[in-house]
Amino acid sequence: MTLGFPDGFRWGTATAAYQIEGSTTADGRGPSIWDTFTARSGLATGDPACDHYRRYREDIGLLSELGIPYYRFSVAWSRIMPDGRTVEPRGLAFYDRLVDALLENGVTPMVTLYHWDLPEALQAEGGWPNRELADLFADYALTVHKVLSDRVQQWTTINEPFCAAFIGYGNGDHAPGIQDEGAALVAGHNLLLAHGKAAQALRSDGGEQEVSIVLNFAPVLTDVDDAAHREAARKFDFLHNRFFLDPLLGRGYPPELLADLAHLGTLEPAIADGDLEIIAQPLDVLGVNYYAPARAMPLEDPEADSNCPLPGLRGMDVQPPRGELTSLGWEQRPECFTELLLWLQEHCDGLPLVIAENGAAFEDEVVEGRVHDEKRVRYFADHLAAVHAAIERGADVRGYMAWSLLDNFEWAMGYTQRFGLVHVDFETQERVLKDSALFYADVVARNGL
Ligand code: GCO
Repeated sequence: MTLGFPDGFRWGTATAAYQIEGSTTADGRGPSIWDTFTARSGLATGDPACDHYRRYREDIGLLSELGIPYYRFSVAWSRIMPDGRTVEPRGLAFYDRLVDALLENGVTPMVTLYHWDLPEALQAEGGWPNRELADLFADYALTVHKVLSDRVQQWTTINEPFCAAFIGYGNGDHAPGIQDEGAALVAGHNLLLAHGKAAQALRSDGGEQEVSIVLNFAPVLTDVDDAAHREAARKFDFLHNRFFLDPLLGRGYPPELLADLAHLGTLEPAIADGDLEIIAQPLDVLGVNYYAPARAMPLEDPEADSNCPLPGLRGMDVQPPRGELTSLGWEQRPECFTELLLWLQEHCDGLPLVIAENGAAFEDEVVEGRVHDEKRVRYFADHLAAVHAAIERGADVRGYMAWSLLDNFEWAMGYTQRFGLVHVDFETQERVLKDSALFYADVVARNGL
């Protein structure tokens, strides 16, 4: 039986600048926080990644060979404004060429303006806890819009502010590697403010466009269904799934969440008059990233810190995943994806949804020129069926972007985790289509599973 998707469903793949481009000093690019963080921590860096800055035509050729009509990529702020402020025309010219090449190959570009690679010069001014970055981000957004908006209609401001704020400034596992949860909360607020100001700037520049933000969601599971477990799940759910969503929807931060975080003392003072109105710019679509659920349990001591990215979310702990895991140790639960989409449909009052990322890392090997990645094929089949089920039950899902086109630089995990539909040999830069690429191309061609 075929599971058919709605007519006009947008099928695509997604990537992010720092994860694929390499050439981190080419054409005047300035350092980003990921260059400095990886160098300082002795981690693998984004050079050469997939050398996409030089091989983008070959990569776009793969999209056209596979017949995948949409491509979500991000623009590196540090190429456009190496110091966060001054425009570098050679950086803009790269994305100009990229967009032309996509269109020449029949691929529709979808631009994400921020996928975590803040210019280091702005981190030197305090990074996201510095509210001034919201205005600087809007200037940057407008600069890119002026060059690309004659050819690009789909604009995402920020990708996963949860990670940028809480993993970057909370537990410090990501760049800029700061452990200051009070500052992390302010960073989260300022990222929302930056989104709102950028959305205003994009719309002020005119043209037909869809403006979105991309959030990562994790449905929260518990082992036991009692009041204490429900409260632990509620805490994590509100931090992970509603800190960013509710203000975007014009509802402000949930009061329970403000109470959970009150002892940190920084969030409410950071909310200036008028901020919540700026943040609540109308969204044309919401970008949804889903990989895995989370598991929560209560801690006996209600004053005890948690092991979540923001330890000050007290009295709860995130539990290890279980069941079938990906190589990153993430739990595979397609049924949670269906429930998430149905919940979003209701919670967001029918706002159209686009899956901006979904995918899985496994240990892939090239054997005689082929990559038989059955586990990834199954992951995609199961998760696409889950999206289909949500659509059948009324969710207005307009598209699906597989993460990722290419094996790439997986942040703090370096090159150890392969998420691509296309295998990349990071020594030779050779690309090999995996079985999952062929599977996905077939789904796209049939608009069904
Ligand atoms: C994201 C991340 C991606 C990751 C992917 C797998 O947007 O979630 O930004 O860049 O590579 O999520 O961890």
